[in-house]
Amino acid sequence: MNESHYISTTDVSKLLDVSVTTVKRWVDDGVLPAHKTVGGHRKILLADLLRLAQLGIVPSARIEDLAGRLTPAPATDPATLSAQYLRALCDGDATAAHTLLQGACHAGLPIEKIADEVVAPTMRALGHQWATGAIDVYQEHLGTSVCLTALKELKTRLAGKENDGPLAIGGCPEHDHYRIASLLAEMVLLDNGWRTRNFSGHTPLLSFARAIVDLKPRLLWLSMSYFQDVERFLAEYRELYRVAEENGVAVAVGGLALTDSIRARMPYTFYGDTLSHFAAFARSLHRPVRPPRRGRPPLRSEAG
Ligand code: B12
Repeated sequence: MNESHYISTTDVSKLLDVSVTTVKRWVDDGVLPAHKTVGGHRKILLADLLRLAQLGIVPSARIEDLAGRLTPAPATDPATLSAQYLRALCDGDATAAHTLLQGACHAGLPIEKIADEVVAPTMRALGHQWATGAIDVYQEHLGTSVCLTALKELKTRLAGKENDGPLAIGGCPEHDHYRIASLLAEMVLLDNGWRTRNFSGHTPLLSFARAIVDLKPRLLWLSMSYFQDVERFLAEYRELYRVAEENGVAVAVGGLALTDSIRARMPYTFYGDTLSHFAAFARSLHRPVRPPRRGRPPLRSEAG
């Protein structure tokens, strides 16, 4: 039996000493990745099960004896995780990407650290492979969409918490089709108890201004990875900032395209090179009642 072996929910229930219903619930809750056969049966990759058991996410009853004969436990150090994540993106393997991020989260890595030290370096490497011709555009796009899928799954777990904190709105300006950095900024806020509205990419700045008047947020985040027309951007941005200030809204900016020279011509409340900076700023505005999750306790089976 090797790690690429798929086993049934019944086999899993025997291995973990829990009921089949529990296993099915974990699959439906997205905790245990599974593949559905044409007949609708859930099949679980043994490697995924082993990974989750070694991370203490699922009970490990009789699974340990398998460990020695299968793959080593996934890394929790960002550099190795980033290398594993890049392989998953290049292979177009959404399940592996999803499990790596989940594992990193459960191992206690804060979202901002996953963003700055796992996802950003991975995407830089992917971009470099495209820029140097080592991969084709379709491979970069595949890797990007696998990354987005895995992040969105992770976000569902963060968004599940009934956050009662202040409201933050955000996204990227017009002609900027980047999604990953802004999604990660949103996830940092969710992890710190904020409520969020993410307008995603290519949103006109004057539309953000209208949203400020309509939604009365405490914070606006803007992630900027591409400018089509810097002068037009700056003119509209200054109008947006005037509306934000008038309504007592803090404006946080960052992103690949925000060079020192452009930034020097912009008013803002906060600028950060990384999402770790952003997380610290967000916590200075709102201290979450429940501290950000660090190393979530293992899941309880029906019995326990
Ligand atoms: C994915 C990607 C795309 C995708 C985006 C898809 C999507 N749905 O997201 C698409 C296909 C749209 C794309 C298009 C283009 N791309 Co592109 N792209 C990339 C790539 C590979 C990854 C970017 C990414 O998402 N990184 C992950 C995030 C998390 O990292 P990050 O952006 O660095 O964010 C960090 C910080 O900046 C900061 N941060 C970011 N936002 C914020 C916000 C706040 C508030 C704060 C505090 C901090 C902060 O924290 C983050 C985490 O550490 C980069 C390579 C790279 N070096 O990153 C090239 C790259 C940026 N692209 C590049 C280019 C040239 C383009 C195009 C112009 C190509 C073309 N000719 O069409 C177009 C422009 C499209 C447009 N109009 O938007 C070049 C830019 C070169 C340059 N110096 O300007 C790069 C560097 C590739 C390369 N190596 O040459 N791209």
